[in-house]
Amino acid sequence: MKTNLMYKLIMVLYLSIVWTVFTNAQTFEYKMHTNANIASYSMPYRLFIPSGYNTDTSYPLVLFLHGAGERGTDNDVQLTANQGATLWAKTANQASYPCFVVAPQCPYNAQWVNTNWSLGSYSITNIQMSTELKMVKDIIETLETQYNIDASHLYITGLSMGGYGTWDFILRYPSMFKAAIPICGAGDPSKASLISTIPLRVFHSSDDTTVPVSGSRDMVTAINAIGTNSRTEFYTEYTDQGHFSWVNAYNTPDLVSWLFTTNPIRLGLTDLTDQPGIITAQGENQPNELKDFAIDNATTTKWLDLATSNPTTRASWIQYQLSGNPFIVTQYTITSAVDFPDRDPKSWKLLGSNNGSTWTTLDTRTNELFSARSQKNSYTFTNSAAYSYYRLQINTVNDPATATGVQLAELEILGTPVVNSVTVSPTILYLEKNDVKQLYATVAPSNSINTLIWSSSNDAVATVSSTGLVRAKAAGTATITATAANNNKTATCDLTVGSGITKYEAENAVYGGGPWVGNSDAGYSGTGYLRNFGEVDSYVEFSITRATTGALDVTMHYTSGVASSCHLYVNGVMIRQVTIPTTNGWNNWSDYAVNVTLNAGSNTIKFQHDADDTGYYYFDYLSLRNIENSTGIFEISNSEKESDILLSPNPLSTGSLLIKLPEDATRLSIFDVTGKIVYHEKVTRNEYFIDQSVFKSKGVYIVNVMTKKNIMNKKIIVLK
Ligand SMILES: [Ca+2]
Ligand SMILES: [Ca+2]
Ligand SMILES: [Ca+2]
Repeated sequence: MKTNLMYKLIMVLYLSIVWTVFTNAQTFEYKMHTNANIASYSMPYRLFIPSGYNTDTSYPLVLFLHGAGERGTDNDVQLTANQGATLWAKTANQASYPCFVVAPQCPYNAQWVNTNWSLGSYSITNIQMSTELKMVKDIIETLETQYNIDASHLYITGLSMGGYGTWDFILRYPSMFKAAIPICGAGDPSKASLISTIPLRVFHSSDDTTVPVSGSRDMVTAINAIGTNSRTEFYTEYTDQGHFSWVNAYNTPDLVSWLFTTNPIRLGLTDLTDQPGIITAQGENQPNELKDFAIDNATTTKWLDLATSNPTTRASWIQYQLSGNPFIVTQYTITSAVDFPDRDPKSWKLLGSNNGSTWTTLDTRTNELFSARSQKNSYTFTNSAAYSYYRLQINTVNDPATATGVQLAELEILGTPVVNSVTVSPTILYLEKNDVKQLYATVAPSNSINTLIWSSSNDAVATVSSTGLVRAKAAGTATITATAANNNKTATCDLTVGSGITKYEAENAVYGGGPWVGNSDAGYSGTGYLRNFGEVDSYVEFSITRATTGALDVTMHYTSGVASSCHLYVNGVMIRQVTIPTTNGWNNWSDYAVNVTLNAGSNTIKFQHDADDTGYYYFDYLSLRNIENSTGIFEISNSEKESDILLSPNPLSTGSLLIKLPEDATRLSIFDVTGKIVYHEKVTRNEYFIDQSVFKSKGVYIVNVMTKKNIMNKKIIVLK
């Protein structure tokens, strides 16, 4: 009976926790992001995970950047001040468009973009991407490795300071986001061509006295000036919303459906005769009816060739040679001159060439008629080949019996430039097995057709998705290539995939202050190990080169007869004191893992016995392992109990809370006494430092740990 009651109590506790987790899954989780290589602080953010999240389904993600008033560390106000983040998470909208929503919080003393927001447009070349936006980018890329997020469907919106952040982000990473909604912000109009194909909805109010309306107008004008842009109206300018245009903007009825269904802008065709090049013709009538007047964009001026060598047809030709990139032409227009209808072209061919001597017929017309003066007729045809030379070969004029020559007012030759170059970032990448990494590619010029095809030279080593997401499969090397669909220009990233663990033998590292190489204790790796590590100032320093910046588990392989400690220095900076347990015997080699972040390039990891350290030990080797997506790192332990969770210090007054978890832990959550989740994490390592700011007020909190076969709770008392 007693057992039964105990069972019921346990089940009530279990179910209440599961229920709490379940109901809170409808809300935004509290998260913190740390990357010491980018920022010295942790960035709070809120994460909405779509309900019924299924790892077999790939989900879009919406990023919201708040305004200046929501800065801070409470990790709440960026959600509660307006709808910028919550709109996308509403049940009705999630029903149609399930997605992740991320709402990071900028520190009080910082800005998403380091420019004076009362001044409007700025230059992205004059200021660097802010630390804060770099952190946001790192958050998204980290989430992409933790959840099944569709990297080709990332969306960004922001208001005021976050409107600046939205423009800044898409200008610096034009291929990262599929669509953007910048509200009452400003950007760099001189770089508008970089984002000419990104679908946009832009909002501002003309009476905004905080961020001038010129900020949005400048960007909209610059974007509209690119080519003959096929964008539909994408700018909403209110007149009476002051600096609060986001209220109406986020209530725009079609905004949600637009965001999730919009497609990249197809740029209109460009008249290549307006690009740098050379005009030539069979002849011209000097001084006032020159070949140049066929492409001066004025219908009142004309080119006239008397074509005296062909008096029965007045046959002639006019040609344009592009100086720059070849164009793929699918359309042209001819505008008749202001006078003499008998001189209008009647039958002709449009020819293309890449050397000016071998010509391909692209389009043929016979018996065409211009029924009025200054009439523009348009001709379209199918073509996918690029040429640098285009020639209008006129075979006969409208009435060769009376015409004294051939003339036209304007010739437009319309197409898109081929891709000049493709850029992939990064160009060198080092991953460990099972890592996932997003590559970015852009094409130049930006108004070319930028369809890119991604491929891997070795799918057994790494695969790449249609959007550049690389998944490392096995140790080896592979070349990841982005190829422009319209002319096979390519760019590559050289990828090396490690086996998952890289070993650095201590005996091969730099050491001093006491240790020497020993080989008498069996079971070591390599050619020996460092003995008698424990004199003050004794140290071993490993030099480690990394291709990419990232967090790693660095594991000491050691043996010790007593509990010992040392200090860990990374790149000359003391990270923390490391306490390692006794291995109960000198031949019992064991591992102790510490999480550190290393830079791309050269790094040093130094273990040093400082004056306040104790014990001594032998150091065999250091191993490095990427943390993200590691598999098989945690074994199921045989016995699990609450005491397997270590909370230190407890009570907590200042600094961070260290949580050590059982090896098979899968989820770490912290609840307040009302059951509200204040912290939630999918476990990827067995030590977590939780910043005390996670705890909103003093009191008792429950640290809830799910393992592969149990749920455990432990109390933490917070005094602050
Ligand atoms: Ca023109
Ligand atoms: Ca003209
Ligand atoms: Ca060794």
